[in-house]
Amino acid sequence: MTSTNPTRRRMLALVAGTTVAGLAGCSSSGGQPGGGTDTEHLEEESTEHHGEATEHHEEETEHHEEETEHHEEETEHHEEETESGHSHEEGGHGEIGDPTDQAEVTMKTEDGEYHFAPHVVRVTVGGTVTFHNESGSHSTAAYHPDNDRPQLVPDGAAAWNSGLLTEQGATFEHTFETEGVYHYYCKPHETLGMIGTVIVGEPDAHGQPALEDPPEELGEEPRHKIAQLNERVNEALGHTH
Ligand SMILES: [Cu+2]
Repeated sequence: MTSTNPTRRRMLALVAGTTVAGLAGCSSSGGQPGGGTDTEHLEEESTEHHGEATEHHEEETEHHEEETEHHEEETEHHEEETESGHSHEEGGHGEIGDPTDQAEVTMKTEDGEYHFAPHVVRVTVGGTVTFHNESGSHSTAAYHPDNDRPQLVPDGAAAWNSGLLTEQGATFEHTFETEGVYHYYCKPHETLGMIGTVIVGEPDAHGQPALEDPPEELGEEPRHKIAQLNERVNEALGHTH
């Protein structure tokens, strides 16, 4: 325990040493075979680094615990909602309940991750979704040709695009007049998988552009995310192949 300081000092010395060695290595392409001493240094260094990494992990774990508490609170929330919206679902394996007139989606940056929460909401035809910026800067925009994206909303449905919401507490609303399944994305974080879904009404899963194989042009992470969302949507709509 008391060895913290000496260790740190030794590491700094080692790091400084390797930097010099590294630079030398870069400039002399044909030359000197670095020597055995450098290799030893490197080995020692990487071991100590591992030790540091472990400490890091512990910190992260604490973080996660905090998050878990958070999640529990959210779960309680959901239960209340489910009770009031008494549904005819059998399994109860979905926080996606029956359509409601209004739904709220939170946009947040948390531990370097970007989310719409919940990922899937469901409203009635004519229902409204309010997007609420909790942390970070986000946008919400329909997968629609008007937004230069493939159409992953029902045929004839209106597009929306909030533009970037930078202020905490900023909101954006959209009213859904066309029954069906809508995928939408956050412009700055789309490629990181910040994508969500709105189910409107009681659509037939067949004939929903959103539920087809996600287009190649979207890239790997968005396609992966959309496939995951579609699994949940199909489940909520009782659609199994
Ligand atoms: Cu975002």
